[in-house]
Amino acid sequence: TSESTVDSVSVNSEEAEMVEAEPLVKDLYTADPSAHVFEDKIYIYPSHDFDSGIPEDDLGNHFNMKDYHVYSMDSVGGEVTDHGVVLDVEDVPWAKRQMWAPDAAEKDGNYYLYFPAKDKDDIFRIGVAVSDDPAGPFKPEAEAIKGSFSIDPSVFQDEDGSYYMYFGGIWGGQLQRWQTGEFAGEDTYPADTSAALQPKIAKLSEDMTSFAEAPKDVQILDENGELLTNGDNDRRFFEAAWVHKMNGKYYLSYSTGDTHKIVYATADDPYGPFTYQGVILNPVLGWTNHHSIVKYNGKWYLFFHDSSLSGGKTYLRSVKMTELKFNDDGSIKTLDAMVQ
Ligand code: FUB
Repeated sequence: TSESTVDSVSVNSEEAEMVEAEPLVKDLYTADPSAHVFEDKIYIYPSHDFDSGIPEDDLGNHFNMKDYHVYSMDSVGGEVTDHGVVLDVEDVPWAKRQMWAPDAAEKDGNYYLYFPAKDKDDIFRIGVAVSDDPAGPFKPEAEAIKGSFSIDPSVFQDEDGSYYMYFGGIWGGQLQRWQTGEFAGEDTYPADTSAALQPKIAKLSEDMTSFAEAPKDVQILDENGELLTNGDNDRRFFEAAWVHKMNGKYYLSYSTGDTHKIVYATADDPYGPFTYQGVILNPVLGWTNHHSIVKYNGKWYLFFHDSSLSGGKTYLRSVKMTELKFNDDGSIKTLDAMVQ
C-alpha cells in the first residue's frame, strides 16, 4: 500500500502515479476546491478551514467553517491571488454554522456561489449568493434554495446551456435523513446488501437561484448493471459529487468517504445512470478527500486537498492541483498524492 494511506486501501497502488504537489495557499487552511475557468483565469472556490476548538466526531462538527475566500491564478504554476472574504455566515440570514464545500457557476455575466450550511434548526440546506465578479464579494439570497438539503453542491454547465446541481453527502452531510422526502430525526441507512444512497441532481431554473425540478437520484451501477450497494464502501457514493464532460461522456466523480478515495463513474446522460469505472485519487493525508476537475488551455487538472501543511490535522487542509491524465479509451489514470 501507499505511504499516503490513512486506512486500508483496496486498489493496487503500484498502478497509481505518485504526484508531489505544493499547497496552493499557505497562509490559511483551505479545502474542497471547486475550480473553474472564468475570464481566462483559473478561479478556486474552496472551504476555509480553521481551528474552532470543536472536538472531532463522526458528524464532522469539527468542520465549523464560517466564511469563504476566492482564489485566482493567471496560469498554472503562477501566483495565487487571494480575493479575501467573499461571503460570511453572519451575512446569510438563514444560515447558522458550518459553511462546507461550495461551488460556483457563471451565466450571462453573473456569478453564483452555491454553498451548504446548517440552518437555525441544524439542518443542512444549500444557499446561493450572487456577484457580477467571479472574485466576489457575493450577496446571499435571503432564503436557502427551496427544496434543497444535504451538502456539497456542484453545478455542471452542459453544452446545451442547461445547468445541473449535483449534491448530497451521508453521515454528517445528512443525506440519510431524507429517504422519505421529509427530514428524519435520526440516522438510518439501507442494509449492506441493498442499494446505497445516491447523490442527487436537480436542473437549475433560468435565473440560477432555484431548482427547476424536484431533486432526483443519480444512479451509480456496477459492471453488471446493478446499483452499488450500501456495504460496498470502496465504491459507493459518500460525498463530493463533481461532473465534467469529455468527448460526449459525462464523468461523475465523488468521494467514498470512510474508504477515503476519489472514484468515478461514466454515463451518456447528465441524469445517468452512471457506471462505476475506477479510482482517480487514492487516500490522502487526512480523513476527507474532495476534489474538482477542470480543463484549462487544453489540459485537464485535478484540484484536491490534504492535511500535509497542518501535519495531518483532518480539519486543517490545504488545496493542491495536479494534471489529470486519461488513457486512450477515456479512462482516468489513478493518482497517489505524496505525503510531504
Ligand atoms: O469541508 C467539510 C466537508 O468535508 C465537505 O463538505 C466534505 O466534502 C468533506 O470534504
